[in-house]
Amino acid sequence: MRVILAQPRGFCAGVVRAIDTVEHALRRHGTPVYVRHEIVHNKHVVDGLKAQGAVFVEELAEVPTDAVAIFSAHGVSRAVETEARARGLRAIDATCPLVTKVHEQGRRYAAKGYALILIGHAGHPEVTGTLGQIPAPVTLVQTEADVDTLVLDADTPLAYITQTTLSVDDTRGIIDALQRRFPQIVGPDTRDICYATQNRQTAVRELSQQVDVVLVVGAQNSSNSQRLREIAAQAGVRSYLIAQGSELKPDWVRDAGAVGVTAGASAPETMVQDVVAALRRLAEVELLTLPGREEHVVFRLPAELAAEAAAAEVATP
Ligand code: 2E4
Ligand code: SF4
Repeated sequence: MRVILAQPRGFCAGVVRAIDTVEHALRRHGTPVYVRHEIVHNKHVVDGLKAQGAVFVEELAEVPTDAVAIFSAHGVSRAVETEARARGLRAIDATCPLVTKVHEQGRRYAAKGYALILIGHAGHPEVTGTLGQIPAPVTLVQTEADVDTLVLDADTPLAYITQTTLSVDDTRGIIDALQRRFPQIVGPDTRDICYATQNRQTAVRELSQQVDVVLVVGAQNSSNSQRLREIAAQAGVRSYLIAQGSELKPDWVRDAGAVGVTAGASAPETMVQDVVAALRRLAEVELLTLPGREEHVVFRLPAELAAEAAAAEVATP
């Protein structure tokens, strides 16, 4: 069996930064530090940080006064930031800078008097956070069909922003539909969708040309991982989203000459290797990695920790 790994796959710069943030906070403040929501949508990452002393909660009400509270990579609403201040919590914001950029874009449009549309998935924590970061009404659009049903004031200028982990192709379709209905609408190009989302989607599309089945390593609640699975399916190959090797069903790969493997932005490489190991238990494996775009993006730690990190670097010979 040929097993072909997509490139790039797995951790993006925002995820590396978010995990580093929790680890630095643990070193600096000692245990426990509290993390609001899964720092990224992956049980293995969360369990690893729990073992180091992080405590995961869904709401700040569960965090004791004076404690350190870290916001997850997906971002939070203004109400959550305000609650943290009011409760006297020591907040550290691990929101990915590319999510924060969307918040800022939205606030800029709102300040200029635009009515806003957010293209994204209802109920996802990034969407909840972004909706709550903009001090103006924002209408959520999830599909092209939603565009037809929009009821908006014709005299108010209109702008859109997007969730960071959407399918680039689906988003293009929604933006086209918005532009057809509201020719004056303004907003970022799909090229502004997060670099990691774009690169992983391009890579899984290429991978899908060369394999019979695609395994996406990632969690069910990981939006970007779900999109990778969908893109492989749209390319005409069977595709499965699995968290680890033990979830692999032999039937999925029984007649496959070539199996493609990729990973969502929140999935550790150890889990990719765990899936490869599970494949090796079923067949003799020839392992290849596709050439792909190299990524060199690195984000600085949140300001609340960056000074300490810089001092540590100077101190290290
Ligand atoms: C924040 C933004 O958003 P998604 O469900 O894909 O998050 P996940 O935690 O799986 O991936 C990291 C991430 C966080 C991606 N974009
Ligand atoms: Fe940030 Fe993009 Fe990674 Fe999301 S996928 S955490 S927006 S770099």
